[in-house]
Amino acid sequence: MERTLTIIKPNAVAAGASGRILDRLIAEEFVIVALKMIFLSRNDASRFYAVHRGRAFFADLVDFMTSGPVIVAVLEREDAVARLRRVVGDTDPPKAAEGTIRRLFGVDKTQNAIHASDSAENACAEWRQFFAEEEIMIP
Ligand code: 3AN
Repeated sequence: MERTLTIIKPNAVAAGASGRILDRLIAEEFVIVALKMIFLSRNDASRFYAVHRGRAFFADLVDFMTSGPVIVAVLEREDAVARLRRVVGDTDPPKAAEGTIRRLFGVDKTQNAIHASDSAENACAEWRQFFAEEEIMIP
């Protein structure tokens, strides 16, 4: 079984879409093994998106990710990383496939509703930023 990390981003939380997004993830057979609502500090957001430091959109991304609460969760299922990326859709919501979470709830490339880790290795590094070992359910 594989695990991945998701973040329901501030625009989706503010829009009241968190419940619908979590329902969708459960319907897609992800098991939620850790979950919490938090405010990211500028430090948290900069660290989380460190690979994008220096890109033109970095400052806007940090502003956005710290603009309101987010919901972070560790999800488990077979092939979790690839399956979540498929359910989430393209970075740019209008380009995301019909029915994907970003197509349904995203606004633009910054306010794109949800994060999905891009590899099992990165997922692990990402959830360690937000969860202590004892906060993650052991099956
Ligand atoms: P994804 O989340 O689809 O894997 P990444 O990892 O390339 O995309 O980018 C991480 C985050 O940075 C995206 N979710 C998005 O919020 C933001 N981002 C990426 N590219 C752009 C861009 N060209 N303009 C604005 N924001 C961007």
